[in-house]
Amino acid sequence: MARKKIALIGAGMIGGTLAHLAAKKEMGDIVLFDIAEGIPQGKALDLAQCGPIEGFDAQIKGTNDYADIAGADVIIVTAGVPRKPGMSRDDLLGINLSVMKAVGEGIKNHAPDAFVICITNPLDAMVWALREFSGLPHNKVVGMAGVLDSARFATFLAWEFGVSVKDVNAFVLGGHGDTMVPVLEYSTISGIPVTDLVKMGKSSTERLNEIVARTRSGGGEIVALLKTGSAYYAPATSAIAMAEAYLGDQKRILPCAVYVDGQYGLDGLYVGVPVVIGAGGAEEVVEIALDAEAKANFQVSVDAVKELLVACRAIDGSL
Ligand code: TXD
Repeated sequence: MARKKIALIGAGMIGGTLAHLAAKKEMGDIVLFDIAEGIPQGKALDLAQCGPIEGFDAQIKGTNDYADIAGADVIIVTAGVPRKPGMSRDDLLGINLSVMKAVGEGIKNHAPDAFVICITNPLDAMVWALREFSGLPHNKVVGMAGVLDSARFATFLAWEFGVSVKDVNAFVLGGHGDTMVPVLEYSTISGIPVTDLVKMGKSSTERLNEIVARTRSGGGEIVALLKTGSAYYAPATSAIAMAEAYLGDQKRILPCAVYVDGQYGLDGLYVGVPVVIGAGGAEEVVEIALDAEAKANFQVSVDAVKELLVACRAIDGSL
């Protein structure tokens, strides 16, 4: 059987890390695309030279030509610019929207059968725009945020309870940003809801609220420390888990930004909800019951995403 092909659009911090992980796991041959000349080629060469040491068989090609992504099975998109001092949120939205247009057209023309995972911020709006520009079926275009946000939540819970991260199953819903909704009721340690552990005196509601707040600002905490960029190891690992679920038809239930048409009473937008990822892409949205507080928080998050879509439409009339 021929090797799978993984195309990475954007060869920055996350793109490079994705290439390394995908090669190490021998997920397939890798194409690293960027508009910056030399960067994808240089990173590809550097990464290829890890092969003899790490013992992986994967071709890694750096390119500035969309033709090289032809036939890709999975495409992970990190292309874009970060927010710089003096740049408004709308300025950033405008720039990354035009990046999504170029990327969407590249995918449409060269790899329309791929499963596409978008990582570029503002995530829920960019994945929606990328789907619109690419014209791919909604089930083949998803956004990565919930896996990362849930991993951050799980990390903090494992620290709080002094248990292995392997036993923590934490759950975050909603858009990627300050309004995301970490759901305590569905967060468990070896199947025990963390709310029950509080009743057992293992932690307190105040501590859990602090953990929820820290999860919500988890990205910002890392940006403040790094100063020159945002997180990349865990974002890359998260997207790789989603790609593996698709390639291996694993039917994993992962929180991803997916297109909702009716589920959760929503229509026509992308937002973070649990979804089955398998060979069919985003196969089925799982509708969990939410209590009144989680429902209200989820609505705030959905409204924030909707506002971004209005802004996108105002910037690009074709949307
Ligand atoms: O949970 C999440 N979704 C996220 C999102 C978690 C962390 C970071 N998140 C976002 O991912 C972040 O806000 C950025 O929008 C993306 C990528 O982050 P990364 O740290 O990898 O950014 P870099 O290092 O700036 O890389 C971006 C690359 C860079 O090499 C540019 O030259 C390239 O994108 N770029 C393009 N490539 C292709 N095509 C176009 N048009 C283009 N424009 C810029």
